[in-house]
Amino acid sequence: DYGPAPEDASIAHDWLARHGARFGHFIAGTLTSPHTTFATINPATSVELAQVSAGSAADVDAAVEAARAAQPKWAALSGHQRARHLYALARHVQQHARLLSVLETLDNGKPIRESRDIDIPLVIRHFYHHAGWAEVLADEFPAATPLGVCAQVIPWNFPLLMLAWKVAPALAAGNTVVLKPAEYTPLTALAFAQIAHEAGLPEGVLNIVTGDGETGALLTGHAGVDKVAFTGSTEVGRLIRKQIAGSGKALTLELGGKSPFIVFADADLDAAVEGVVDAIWFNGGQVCCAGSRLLVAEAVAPRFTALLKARLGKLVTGDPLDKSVDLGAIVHPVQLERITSLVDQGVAEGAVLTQGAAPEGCFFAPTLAENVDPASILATTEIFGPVATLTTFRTPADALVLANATNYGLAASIWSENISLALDMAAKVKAGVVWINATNLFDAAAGFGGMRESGFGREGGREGMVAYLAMPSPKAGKAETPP
Ligand code: TXE
Repeated sequence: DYGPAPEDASIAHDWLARHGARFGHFIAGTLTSPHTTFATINPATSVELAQVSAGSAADVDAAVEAARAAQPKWAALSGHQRARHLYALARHVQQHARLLSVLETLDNGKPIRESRDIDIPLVIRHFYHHAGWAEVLADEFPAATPLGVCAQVIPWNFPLLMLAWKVAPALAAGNTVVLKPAEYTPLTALAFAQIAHEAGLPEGVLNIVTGDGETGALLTGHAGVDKVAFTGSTEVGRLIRKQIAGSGKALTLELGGKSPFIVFADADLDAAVEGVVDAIWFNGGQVCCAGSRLLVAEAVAPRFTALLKARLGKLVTGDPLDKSVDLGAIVHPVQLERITSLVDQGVAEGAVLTQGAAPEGCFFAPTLAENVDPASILATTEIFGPVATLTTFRTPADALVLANATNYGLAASIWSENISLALDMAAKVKAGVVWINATNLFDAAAGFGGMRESGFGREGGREGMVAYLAMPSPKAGKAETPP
């Protein structure tokens, strides 16, 4: 029971107070002393939550060194021993689920309902799943070896979940990690590191260095790193790819998207409307695989649009700690400004908006944009906010052309009662992940990732494990990094 709003946050505020609301990095099993700090704010209230440290070259060196020192011993553990550590991580996150959920909501602005019922449970699931992988790895991949030290840079939209996606497979495979959380949302990573320490994870196996893109670049470019895993903007993904080209480091990139959400004339329209709520208003649309382009069959477009607008009008945007809230705050004023500016440009290009209500401050109302040309800014740019565009189509062939009219290729959602049509479309749409009569479903056992400008490599499942292993080359019989 999360109780009334003012009480909700005390568990996290107490935790912050215990640290004097000032944090260093987590290196070799301890929190270092804070230095050259910057603020992390609660976007819903604009109140500063804590000061965290901007990682310097020396901090990154120390963290990579700690990870290097710990790696041989960690890799030498049996799969079963590593599995026990991962099970312990899952159990300890379960025990601290309430602290982590509230802290996530404070730092990110996402509704408590989401952090409590989606983010943190998925984090736990991810560690349990990868504990299973650690158990069977030697049987499944007898010739594989760990890559070594992994540099992991993650975004702010699912702070702890993105940490879990990256840390769990890396550790299961016998790698050690230096992770840099996003500068807007560093707190749950620091809390997690402490929880991991309490759970008995050997020192140096997981290190957290906080900071902005400068710290990120120091980490991804560090010579002591064997693998780089990044989730974030396509722009930064490109920079990292250039930065490490020729270094021999393994790389996976999970970047942006502009995913189509296709509603055929025979779809269950009520279910599809609920699907849109999940696709673009979940987490305020700050989701890399958000179904941001609604493509709707002309024959049902008027009925679908009316149902959708009625549903949009019922969504509540506001205090993320309030359990009845559907959309919380936007993560940071900079992101709010970005969304606002894109939507203003869209309106200048002729878009017609239907918007719900939102309070003053760092909030953006759920928005549906109609009269949007498929080549216009709103239909082509990743907005990363609660903004869906709606375009109609006549035939499945038209829908496919519209769906693929993007440089991205992360996800697609297809709604139809005709399974042959849906499967045919799923095979033709250019996306790493396709959902049929569903959207935004994530499972630790299923590979997630994109194609084209959405990046490459998979996280989760068997493919996600492979991304953290060095495989023997079939030709030379020599260990090499998977592509
Ligand atoms: O992302 P950045 P930003 C998209 C989304 C959003 C836009 C901008 O469209 O509106 O990107 O968000 C670190 N070397 N996505 O600016 O900059 C940075 O510190 C190494 C999609 O916040 O990509 C942070 O930890 N690291 C997305 C992380 O990269 C660097 C999620 C992501 O920040 C770096 C987030 C550098 N040169 C934004 N520069 C998704 N795919 O889910 C920055 N970083």
